[in-house]
Amino acid sequence: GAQGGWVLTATARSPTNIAVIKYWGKRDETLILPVNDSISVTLDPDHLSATTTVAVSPSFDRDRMWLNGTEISLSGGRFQNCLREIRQRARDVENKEKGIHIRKEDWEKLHVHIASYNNFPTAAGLASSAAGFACLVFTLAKLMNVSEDGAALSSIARQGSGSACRSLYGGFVKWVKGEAANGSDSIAVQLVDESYWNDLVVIIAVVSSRQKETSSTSGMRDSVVTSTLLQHRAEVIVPSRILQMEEAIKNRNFGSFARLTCADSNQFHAVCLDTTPPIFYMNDTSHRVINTVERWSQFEGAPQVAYTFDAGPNAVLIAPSREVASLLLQRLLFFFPPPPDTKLEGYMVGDTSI
Ligand code: 2P0
Repeated sequence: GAQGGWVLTATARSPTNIAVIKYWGKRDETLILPVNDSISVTLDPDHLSATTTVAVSPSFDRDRMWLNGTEISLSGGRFQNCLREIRQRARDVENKEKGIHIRKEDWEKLHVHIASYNNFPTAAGLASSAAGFACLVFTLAKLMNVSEDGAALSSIARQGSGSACRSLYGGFVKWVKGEAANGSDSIAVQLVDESYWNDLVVIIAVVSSRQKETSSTSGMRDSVVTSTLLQHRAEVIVPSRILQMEEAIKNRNFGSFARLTCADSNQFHAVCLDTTPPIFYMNDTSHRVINTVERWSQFEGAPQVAYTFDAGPNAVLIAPSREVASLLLQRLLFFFPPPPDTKLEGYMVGDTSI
């Protein structure tokens, strides 16, 4: 029974993901249902991931959470929705070694303590909520012996943060917008696993580690209400791009992949500019990175690397191979030279670190 001084824990790690066809705009704010499908690539967990431990004990009197060692409030609707959805699916848990048997119905009365760490600075604006909510949902499900598959878990993670649903899988992942009003079919689907196109190298150029000024949640709300470009994008452009992107990934066609990725990033930022009041996520350095890549590709007569920018100025660059990634780094070092006293360990380039 759930008495005594025992503690049971589960730990898991989830990587972050970078969208190559962007999610921007919700049709339902509470359930977090998007206006269009999106496609992302899940990164290697060694570099950008969240690690979460969830503990349960009869001695805990309320649910609590710590992020990078600092306690944060769990009162937000998104945390509560994820916790509730997982708790509803909790099953019997037996740990013979510790002599613990938690019955299904005990989970309603038990409280959890959650400790989550990012292995990258949260302030850098690098999709920390995607890894965070994916990991929270996965770890809770593991602790509570939830039997739901990845698709069902992705639908729960989605209610924490839209982009989180795509982090439940590795490789290339599509978040299908779905049709159901209750969101049951708004799930993540793996297109290909992480080994399918493993020549790709992702380089993140941190242009600024300042927190973004407009949150994604409020930014996309404003875009849905005011941008006519968003409507056209969601209804016409994205459905066709999704098909082309799936084809490019299946064929490992880097030229097509890069053209679609860059065009979709630029259109997402055009939607931001088309929003009233306009939202500026990229800065002059971001624009210079785009120029550097575009000129290089133009000179070679074919896309050399893909670039994509999320709700902040940092550049995510995707190269087709280690060789091209190395050429890219040389170019970045040339165009964004480091100040004389910069240690190149970990690579810092001017105000651009990689
Ligand atoms: C994406 N972004 O597809 C897009 C591209 C940013 C730009 O998903 O309100 O943190 O929690 O669902 O998932 C960032 O938005 O927003 C995002 P919520 P989320 O990756």
